Amino acid sequence: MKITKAAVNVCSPGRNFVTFKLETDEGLYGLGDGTLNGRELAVVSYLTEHVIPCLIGRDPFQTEDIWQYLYRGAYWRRGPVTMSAIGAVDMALWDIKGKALNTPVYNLLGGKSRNGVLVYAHANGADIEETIDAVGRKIGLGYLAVRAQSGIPGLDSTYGVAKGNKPYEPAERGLPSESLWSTEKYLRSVPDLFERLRKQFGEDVHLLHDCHHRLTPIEAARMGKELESHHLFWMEDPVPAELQEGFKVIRQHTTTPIATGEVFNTIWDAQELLREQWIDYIRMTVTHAGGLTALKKIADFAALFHVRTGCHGATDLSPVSMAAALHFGMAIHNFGIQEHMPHNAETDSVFPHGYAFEEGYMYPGDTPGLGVEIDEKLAATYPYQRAYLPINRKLDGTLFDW
Ligand code: KDG
Ligand code: MG
Repeated sequence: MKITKAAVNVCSPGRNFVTFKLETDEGLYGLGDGTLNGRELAVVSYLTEHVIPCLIGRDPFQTEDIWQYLYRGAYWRRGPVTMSAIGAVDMALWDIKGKALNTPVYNLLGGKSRNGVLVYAHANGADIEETIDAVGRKIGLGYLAVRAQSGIPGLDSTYGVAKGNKPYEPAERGLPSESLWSTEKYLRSVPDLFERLRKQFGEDVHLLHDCHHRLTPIEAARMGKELESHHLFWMEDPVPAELQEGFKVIRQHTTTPIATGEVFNTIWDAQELLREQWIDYIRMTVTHAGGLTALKKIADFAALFHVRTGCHGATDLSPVSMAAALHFGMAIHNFGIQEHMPHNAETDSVFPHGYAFEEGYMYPGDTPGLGVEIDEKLAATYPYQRAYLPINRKLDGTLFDW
């Protein structure tokens, strides 16, 4: 079998998605997700100008060799644009492989290791009362694990908390908006939230929280300690992760489990964190980590250090990426949990898929390949629209971390 054609589709059914399509001389095609929130067109250009011309004529079964060709062969390695482009190609190749062998992708990754993929939902509210209600609604829908984010008293807006009645969406159309931040106010409010949540819902539900890289190691250590009695499933992205040793300080002070990695692109971003056992969950996605070929190796390395997966699954990853994450989560042994933010109805109709949610778990379905399609005609009715994550500033105007 040979690759005969490749193309990139950009559409915006509520938010932007970059979808890569590979076609073969045997009439099979594969899809991959290359969406990089706020930098979508950089990936489109990388794929169109530099990757597609090198793929034509290659054997799509050679997932390992093509991965190495794109990673090593470019000389310029790593980085989110490069790795999202490689991720999109790799996903499409595994989709073709599954279709050619008439089997779902999870069977190519080791087969089913479990009955279903445990997922966590998002719940957020303007204040603690609203957040408690939102968590209750997610539990009512059948979720066994819920991430809770609340507005912070004294701050007008908080990332991760929706404005008005709109659902929370991790990007807004137009140029970046700005939100204000106070670490002191944040640190005071989070323990109260989880104390109330445990009182209301008991110990059975898994509760998670995302700090969005906004603390220093010692501040994160304080928060982890104060949350210990509320038994969080994890505290996510406590500090910016460029300095991997920062996690050592947190680890020395608290037993609250730590998750990080949604902005990582290769094993090299995480190797010290894993080797030193400073984290409990690694959050890289199939898209941003360079595809299933790379993520499988990262998970296997993490397993040596008792680290489980908790892949990023926000709405800025398309249903193609979600499907790949579910095949992956079904197959690997050290799976932990998968993030699940349901897409809007427009996105679901552009990307018809076989995966489904039931009673706290998701299932990739048994369609050969990844089990996702793209309706290209419908996609064309939703052209790209510039959109970005907001910028975060401290109360005195200093540009701050995410
Ligand atoms: O593109 C970035 C968003 O997906 C991210 O901010 C959402 O932190 C996030 C999460 O955990 O889903
Ligand atoms: Mg996050």
